[in-house]
Amino acid sequence: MSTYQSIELPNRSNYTDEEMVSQAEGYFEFIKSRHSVREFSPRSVPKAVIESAIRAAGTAPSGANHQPWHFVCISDPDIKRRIREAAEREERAFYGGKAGDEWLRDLAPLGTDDKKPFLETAPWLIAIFIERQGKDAQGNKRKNYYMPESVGIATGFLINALHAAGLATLTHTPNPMKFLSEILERPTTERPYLLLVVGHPADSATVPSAAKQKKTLEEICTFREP
Ligand code: IYR
Repeated sequence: MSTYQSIELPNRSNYTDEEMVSQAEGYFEFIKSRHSVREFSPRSVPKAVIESAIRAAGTAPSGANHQPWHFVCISDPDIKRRIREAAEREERAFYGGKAGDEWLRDLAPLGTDDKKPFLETAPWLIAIFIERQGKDAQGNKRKNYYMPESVGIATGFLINALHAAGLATLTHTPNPMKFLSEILERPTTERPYLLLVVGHPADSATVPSAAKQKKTLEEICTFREP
């Protein structure tokens, strides 16, 4: 049984090879200028920016196009405070020994610790959830596929969209993150995936020099050509 119905490809680029190379280089320069930031300015960010960035994330490819994601965008100071308190509780246990010596040694060059004031300072937190079980148009249960892959790609689109808008982000992963489902009153069919901190960097913001040491093309890539 085929239910496939097609429409003509809606967009097509007409770049020459030279233009393509230049576009690819330009994009690399742009994305290279993204840095994870841990000190945020309290300067507000219009909701419209967040809405457009989420729309961009929602265009990501996903298993069977089921779009197994949900984004909770938080600017309410009371909810941000509750998230900070819960995250710092988990982080105290993590940095207090739960992480183990190797993990803590690996994190040392990033200068992270159990204090997460940015969870209150930044104007927006975006809690990203994986929809483990979806619903069809009639509200019946339906299976989702490749959920972490799909939500990971959508999160990449989101970070990219926010960077294009001139904003800084931090992918924050308190572990465990169950408190996000509770504070944000999400259904048990959803699992918290990541907390994205969004805003302008503080005037005093720094980044760890270690974070700028990216692997080279040769290290991350192999070509197999004729
Ligand atoms: N969740 C902790 C620890 C942490 C873990 C990794 I892997 C990082 O790249 C950075 C931090 C925290 O947010 O501090």
